[in-house]
Amino acid sequence: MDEAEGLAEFCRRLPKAELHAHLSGSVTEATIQKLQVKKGVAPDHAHQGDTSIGKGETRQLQEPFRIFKIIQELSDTEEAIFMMTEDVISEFAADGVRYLELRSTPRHVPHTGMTPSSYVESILSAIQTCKDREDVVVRLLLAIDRRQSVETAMNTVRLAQEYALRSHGVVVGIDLSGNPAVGDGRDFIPVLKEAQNCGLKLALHIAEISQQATAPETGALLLLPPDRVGHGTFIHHNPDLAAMVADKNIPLELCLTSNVKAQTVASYGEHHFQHWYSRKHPCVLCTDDKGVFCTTLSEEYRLAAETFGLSRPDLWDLSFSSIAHTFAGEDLKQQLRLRWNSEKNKLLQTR
Ligand code: 6MZ
Repeated sequence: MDEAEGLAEFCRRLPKAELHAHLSGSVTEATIQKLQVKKGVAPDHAHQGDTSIGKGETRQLQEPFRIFKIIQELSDTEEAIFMMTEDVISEFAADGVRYLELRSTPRHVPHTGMTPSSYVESILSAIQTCKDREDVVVRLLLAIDRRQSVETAMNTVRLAQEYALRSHGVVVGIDLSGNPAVGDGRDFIPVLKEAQNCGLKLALHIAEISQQATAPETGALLLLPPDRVGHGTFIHHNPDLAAMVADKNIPLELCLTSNVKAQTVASYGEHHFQHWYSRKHPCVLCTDDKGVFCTTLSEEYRLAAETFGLSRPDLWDLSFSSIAHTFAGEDLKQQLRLRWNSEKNKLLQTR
């Protein structure tokens, strides 16, 4: 095995926590084909590649949002949601992810009878099915899409509140995501405060595009404050915002390939991981949409090592420190630390 293969293998075997994974964006081509068969849509070979952005390709940020719509249209029944959740969990587990926080936007599809509740139940039922089969602990965040009305967002928070109890703690929080060029995040502040008041954790997409470095919503959302920030790509372009994030020590969910392929970051070397990591700010490497961006969490660790010169012990520390930023309870965090430590020596000794 040469040096490069050795690093890739190390990253695959490294126990990892994935904290920023959108369900629809995480499905791979193989699952999309199964969804097409279920729906009676012939897999269209002429359009293969339309649902992912391959190696070396970049597209504008609008493109992934077009792809999410295709995948969401293909997954409009409880059965489809169950199947894709199972597939995504198995794939993360096979990549060495030992703790996974999935996030997804509950949908109402009148023509199939799927409701936001049955959507959430289908995901929870797949998580339950995978519990004994896959070597990974899974938690769920319900997502608010910025395109939605405040009323729909409030219903999502109520659903999360209800299922946090009914799922015995599998549902842990709320995500704010969706096309960053659409809407004003400030509209959702009362809803997000309500979520905080009922004990739900908040992971919010903030400053994903350059306009948001100066948009009033960015400071307002940071003031909540969220428990974690997704992307935060342009936060360090604004010293006041950067100081807020640094002072409150808000962990950042960083997705290298997603940002480079969606052209919000010009190259891996220019990724804001470097800015925050060099200041010892809490950073967690994540995939965002592993299917759409054709990546894996181990590939993101490998890219971070290659681009920023991280050693194997650095990668270990980065993965181990991510446990502190999960939305798991203290007992589970402790179990995860034991699990990680049980693999440490063997992993760091192999070349
Ligand atoms: C913002 C994103 C995103 O909810 O159907 N989503 N939101 N920025 C991104 N960066 C590329 N990637 C995914 O998964 C798809 C939904 O996740 C959000 C969008 O709202 C998208 O519709 P679910 O499982």
